[in-house]
Amino acid sequence: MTQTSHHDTAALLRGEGRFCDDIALPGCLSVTFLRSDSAAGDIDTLDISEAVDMPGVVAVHTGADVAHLGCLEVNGVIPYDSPLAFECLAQGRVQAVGQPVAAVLATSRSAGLDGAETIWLDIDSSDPPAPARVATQSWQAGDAPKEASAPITVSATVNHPRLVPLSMEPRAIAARPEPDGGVTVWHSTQTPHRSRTQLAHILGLDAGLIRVIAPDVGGAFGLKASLYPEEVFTVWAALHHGRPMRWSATRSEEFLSGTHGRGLTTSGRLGLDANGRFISLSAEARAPVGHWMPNSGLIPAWNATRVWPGPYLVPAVDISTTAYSENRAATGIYRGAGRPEAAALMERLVDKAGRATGLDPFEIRLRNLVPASAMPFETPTGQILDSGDYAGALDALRRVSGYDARRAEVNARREQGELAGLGLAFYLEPSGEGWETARVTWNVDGTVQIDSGSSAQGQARMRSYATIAAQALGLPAQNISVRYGDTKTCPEGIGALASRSTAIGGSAVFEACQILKSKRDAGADLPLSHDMTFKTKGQAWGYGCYLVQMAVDADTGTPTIEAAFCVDDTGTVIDQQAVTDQILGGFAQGFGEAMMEAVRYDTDGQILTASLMDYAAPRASDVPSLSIAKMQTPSPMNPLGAKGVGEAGTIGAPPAILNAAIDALAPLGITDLDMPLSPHRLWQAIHDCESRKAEL
Ligand code: SMO
Repeated sequence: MTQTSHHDTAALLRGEGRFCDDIALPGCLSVTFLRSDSAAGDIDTLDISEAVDMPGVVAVHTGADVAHLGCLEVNGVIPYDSPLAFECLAQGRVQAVGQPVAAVLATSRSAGLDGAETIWLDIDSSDPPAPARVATQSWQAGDAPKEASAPITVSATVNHPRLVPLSMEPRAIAARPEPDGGVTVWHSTQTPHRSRTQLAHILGLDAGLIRVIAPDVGGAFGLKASLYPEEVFTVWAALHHGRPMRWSATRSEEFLSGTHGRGLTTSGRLGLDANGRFISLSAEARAPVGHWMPNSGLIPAWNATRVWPGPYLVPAVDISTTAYSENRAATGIYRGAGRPEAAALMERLVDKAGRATGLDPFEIRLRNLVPASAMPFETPTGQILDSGDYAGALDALRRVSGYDARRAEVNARREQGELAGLGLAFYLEPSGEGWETARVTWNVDGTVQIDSGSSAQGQARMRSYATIAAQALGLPAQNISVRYGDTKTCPEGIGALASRSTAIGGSAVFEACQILKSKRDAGADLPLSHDMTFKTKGQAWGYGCYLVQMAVDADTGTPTIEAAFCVDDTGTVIDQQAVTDQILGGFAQGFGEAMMEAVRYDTDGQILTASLMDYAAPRASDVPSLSIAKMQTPSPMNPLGAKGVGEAGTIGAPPAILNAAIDALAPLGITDLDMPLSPHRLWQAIHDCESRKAEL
């Protein structure tokens, strides 16, 4: 195989994709992991003697065999005290249920499973240690917030359950040793170059000897932006044994040892004056990182807090974040990666501020949003909001949702004893950090080849990059083909994450095309090629708002979303269909977060939700329809004017849904609810209110 070809979105939908597990590798062994069934303890016995003699088993490895391997590098967006251990196989003690302890290499997956079943593992279980601080950061601005001196103070706490990213294709990797001592790796990843660089670092191999290919990738949502212990082990085993090696996670392994999202607890106090103008914000986040850290393990703790106070003017802030380890699966970025947590706390506080001052949810926000005339605007945490008309978005939402009529309808239904409510939320989606690359080659026959340093997991990247190039070069889009996801053929790049690819990767394509076009116009002959690295001056801040109407059945607690609207400003739109699809997909996942999803552990650190039988995820038929209205304020941060949109729905929808549920139950005196808003939880809240009333 000399180059990677990916399938477009229609082919993926038809089932024509070619994923990591589809790569045929003659002589390939299957890796099966034996995992810890305790959250903490020393390994007393690890007896592999029976396993090595099982039919089909070629080798069995334990921690000692990989003790010499290096550590994964962690992005230090928050300075961390000391790195957590990165162990491909547990080194003498275990730190979480699901941690790989031993690995069986076998000629088939079933032989590997049979082999793993014969390993005798005895762990001297101990109580997990208390959570320990890993990293912390804080921001202060203005006079130290003295809520006590503010005429009105509201406070809120939001508990975000851990979530499972649930890509349709679980994690997967395959590795084939090459005659030159190197290795070719097929990896279901968002970040092929990062995988190559980190593999080189951990294995102590020259990066030039490692080729990482991301074939079609069946979803990722942040899950696949780092290397995992199992993946590093698989590549090491291929090199150690000199044979192709493969590991493909089962769905249960995704629950056990894939990175979880969210899990943060945020709390804050907002001070305001009698006119509803915000004076001060004190807020903190506590973010679990689990028992090891993936590359982006600190991003949620950082994003959740640096985005505060969100789109609002708050002169004085005292904001802090703490990441802490615990004896559970690692957490990582998951669609939104801290931004949903930032929006959820602010929007709960702002809703409460509206109730405290008697101001309508739209009015309290309009009084405090950063005005368009103040853009670009530096926030108290030093973020530069690049552009936007926040009040304009809110006005548009009020109009397209028919808010005033809905409010009247909800009030009338309340008179009839129904539980119904409206929830509003505003959100920011900072996106497009850093740099990305593109190589554009204009061939003699008029076709154009784009090789991107970015990657894709079904986001219609080929279509949007071809659209950008076609416009820049004045050629039909069908002349243009796009490749990505191969460290050998593509220029060094970052990958597809953090809503960056159109704004940053697309800008690299655009600027390379501009240079080719000017050369061509000046008379240069084909073929022409140009390598471009685009580096942004700053982030592009997408934003928008959601309005949700919810009814709650008083007898059963069942919530029904009766209507949902959003206004989204993702800057200049390159591909309308792709933008719509991103918003809808994010909304579905945001809906799942708000209404259904939660990873549960018991007090012993046992995961209680390790399959889709126990973890409720929305089906297509559960997800309500969403009306989308667009605004387009071009970002000055890149030549396309584009902003990210991949995470919009997961950021904006949950707080609107939460606010709608609380509004529906407000007549009962309910002021706070935790997600997910399961019927049981709502029924319990209603029931508790009724019992309290009965006692009075
Ligand atoms: S959480 Mo995203 O895939 O960077």
